[in-house]
Amino acid sequence: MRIIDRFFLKDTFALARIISCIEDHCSDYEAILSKLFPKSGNAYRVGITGPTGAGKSTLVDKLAVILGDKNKEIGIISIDPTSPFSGGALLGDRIRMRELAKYENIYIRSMATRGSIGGLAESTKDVIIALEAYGKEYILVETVGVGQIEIDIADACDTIVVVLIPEAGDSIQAMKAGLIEIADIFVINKSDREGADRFAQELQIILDMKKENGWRPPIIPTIAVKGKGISELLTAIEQHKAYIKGNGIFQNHRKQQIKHKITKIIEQRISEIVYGKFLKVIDIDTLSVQVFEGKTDPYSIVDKSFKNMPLLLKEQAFYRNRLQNE
Ligand SMILES: Nc1nc2c(ncn2[C@@H]2O[C@H](COP(=O)(O)OP(=O)(O)OP(=O)(O)O)[C@@H](O)[C@H]2O)c(=O)[nH]1
Ligand SMILES: [Mg+2]
Repeated sequence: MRIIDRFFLKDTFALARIISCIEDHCSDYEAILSKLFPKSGNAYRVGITGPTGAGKSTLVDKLAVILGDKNKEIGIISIDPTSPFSGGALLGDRIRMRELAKYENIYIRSMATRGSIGGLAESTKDVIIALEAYGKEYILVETVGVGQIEIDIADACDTIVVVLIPEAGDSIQAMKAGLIEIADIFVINKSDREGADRFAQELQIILDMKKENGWRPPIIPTIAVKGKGISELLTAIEQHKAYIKGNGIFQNHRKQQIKHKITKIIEQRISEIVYGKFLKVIDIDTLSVQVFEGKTDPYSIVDKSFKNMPLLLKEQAFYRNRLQNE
């Protein structure tokens, strides 16, 4: 039986194989994704992000257990952009998998950079599609760290939970990293530690200054290791879900993502053609040496070879005009 047929029969092994295929860009990954897309879009996606060691994994596990006990279908994606390992090879995640193993309805997958960091956000979005098509109802995406890549990945989610801890300066760090902007819900985890109340007050002041209309991110204290505050967090997620579904934000955001995906595919197809044409007329290796030796510059090289492709040049001018007039 074909792997895709087994996937639709809810074979976990086929799910794992298809995710690996997406991550590795195996030869038929696009064909597979085009079969998965029509069946996707039905899960609720929650991004959990924040600084290293804040307790994100612990929170995700506790959330998954509550939802798992309600017989919901859960997918967990755990992303570590700094690690070269993936496919569940991370030690911590192996241990977690054992703990969650008794839940047949919870599937957990680690992802990491395989070579380049650039493709990770796109791969994650494709893996979300796979989990949705498989029939997951909740997808929890944990990202480690506070960089741009986390923000890109979080953008694929419907509700973003930013997890902070009551350590001095954490709120300031979060602000710098842009986490305040993307948060739909704040969790102050490790509230068993000193300073949690003060930290919550600081955060309130920051939110007051922002004076946003509409949704105001709630601040939820949790002690993840003890399972405290988890059901409150789930309630906040459900409230945010109801809010964005009620006013169309959810629908628009999803459409926006589809648009982004189509644009990416167009860019990819075009660059295959144009890049191919360029490679026929220029020898990048030789020219790089010339730039290195100070004989020319990268712009002149590309523009000069463009002049040798009059048809392409004409088309570029035509579409540039048209897009400007639109
Ligand atoms: N005191 C205290 N410790 C906690 C709490 N929640 C998690 N921890 C501990 O904090 C450590 C880090 O927890 P993780 O859940 O792995 O944190 P993380 O944010 O997923 O970490 P990375 O994925 O490495 O960024 C572990 O030793 C947890 O046991 C809490 O509420 N209170
Ligand atoms: Mg973690």
